[in-house]
Amino acid sequence: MLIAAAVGVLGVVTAVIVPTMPAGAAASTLGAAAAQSGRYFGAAISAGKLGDSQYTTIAGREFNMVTAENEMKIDATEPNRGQFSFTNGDRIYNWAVQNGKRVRGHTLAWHSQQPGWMQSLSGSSLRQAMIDHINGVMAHYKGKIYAWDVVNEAYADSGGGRRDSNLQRTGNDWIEVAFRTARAADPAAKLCYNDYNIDNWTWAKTQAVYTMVRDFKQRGVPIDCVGLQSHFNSGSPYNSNYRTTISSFAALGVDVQITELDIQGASAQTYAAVTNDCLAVARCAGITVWGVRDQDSWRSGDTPLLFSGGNKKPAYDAVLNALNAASPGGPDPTPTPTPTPTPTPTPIPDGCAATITTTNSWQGGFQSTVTVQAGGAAISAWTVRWTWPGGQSISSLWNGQQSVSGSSVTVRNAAYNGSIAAGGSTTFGFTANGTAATPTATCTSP
Ligand code: 9MR
Repeated sequence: MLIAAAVGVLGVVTAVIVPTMPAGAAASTLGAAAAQSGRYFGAAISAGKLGDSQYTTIAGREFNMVTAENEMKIDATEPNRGQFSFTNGDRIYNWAVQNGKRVRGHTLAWHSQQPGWMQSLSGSSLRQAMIDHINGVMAHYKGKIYAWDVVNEAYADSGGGRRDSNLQRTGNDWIEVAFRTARAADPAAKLCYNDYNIDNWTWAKTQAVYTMVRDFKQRGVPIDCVGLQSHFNSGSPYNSNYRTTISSFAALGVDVQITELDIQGASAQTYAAVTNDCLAVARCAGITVWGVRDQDSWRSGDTPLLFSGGNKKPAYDAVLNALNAASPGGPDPTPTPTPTPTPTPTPIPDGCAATITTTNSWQGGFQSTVTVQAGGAAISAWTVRWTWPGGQSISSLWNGQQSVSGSSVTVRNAAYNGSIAAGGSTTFGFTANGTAATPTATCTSP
C-alpha cells in the first residue's frame, strides 16, 4: 500500500511537472538567449570602466557583442593628422575578444567628435582626410570587426535632407565614397549606415535614409547594414511601426542592427516590444544597448538601461524572456509576398531539395530566397549548389555560408539552421548583381 501510494504521488508529480517543462532549456544570459536564433546581444563599453569589477562582471556575463562607446571615434583614433592612436580602442577590443565577444566598430565618418585638425579642413583636403582616416583605422582592425558604422548621423533631424556639415560640403557623394573606401579597406567587415530618429517609419528622416539605401543597393554602392540607434524618449518615442521600419530596410537586402538602444524609464513592455520586433525579421541581426547600468548611460537621469547597479531591472527579464521565446531553429523568415510555390510532384526520397525564387529585382541586380526542404528524414546539415547562367554574382548572402568558384556557387547551412525536421524547410537569401535568374539548385545532406 505504501509503495502504491508513493507511485501514485510520483505519478501525480510527474503529470504536473512534465507539461510545464519548456521545450528547450531557456538561456540565462542575453547573449546566449539571442544566440539561440542566430542573433547577438551587445552593449556599448567604455575603456575607463574596465577596472570596475561590477561593470565587467555584468558585461562579461551578459553580452556577446561590444561597441566602443567613444574609443574608436575619429578624435580618439587620429588625434593628429596622419598619427593614429589605438590605445583605448585596443583595450576594448582586447577585453571583448579575450571574453569571447565580437566587436562592432563605431564610427569612421561623422560630423561630430572630429579632432580639431579635421574640423578646420574643408573641400578636397577634408575629403582626402576622411579617406585616409577610414583606411588607417580599418587597416589596424582589418579582419577583426563584425560590422563598422562607416557613416554616422548624416541626415538632418527634419525635412528629409542631409545634415549640413563640413563633410556634406565636400559634395553629396561623400557617403558613398566612404562606403567604397571601407569595402576596399576590409572586405570582411559588414558596412553599416547608422543614425538616430530613423526608427519611426512615418518620419521624413527614416524615409530619406531608406531612399539612400535603396539607391545604394540599386547602384552597387557597397552597404550591408543599417544601424537603428533607437534612443527612445518622450521626444522620440517607440512606435509600433518600428517593425515595419526593420522589415522594410531588410527587404532592400541589408541587415538591420539595433545599435544604441536605450529607453527613457526602461519600460519592460517597450523593451519587450523592441526585442520582438527584431525577432520578427530574419535580417534583424542583433541588438546593442548603449551602456551596461543606468549609471553608465549618456542619459543616466533617464534610467534607460537594463541594470541598476548590479541588479537586473524588470526590463532585463522582459528582454530575456522575449529572446528565449524566439523560435529555436533560427530567425523567423521575413514575411515576403508569398512567392508561388513551385509544385513538387515527386516526393524527396531522402536528403534535401532546394528551390530558388526571385523576390525582388531592379536594374542590374536582384534578390532571391532559397528554400531548403528536408525529405522523408530529418537532416542535420545541408549544402546547396548551382551554376549561374549569365555572369551573375552574389553581393550579399544571409542565413548561410557561401563559397564561390567562377560561376559555381556552394552554400552551406549557417551554424543555427542546419537541422531540418523530416518534411520541414528553412530558407536563406541573397542579393546579386546581374539579370535575375533561377537556376536549378541541387541539395545534399551528409
Ligand atoms: O555615449 C556617448 C557619449 O559618451 C559621448 O559623450 C557622446 C559624444 O558625442 O557620444 C555618445 O554616443 C553617441 C554615439 O556615438 C552616436 N549616437 C548618439 C550617442 C549618444 O549621444
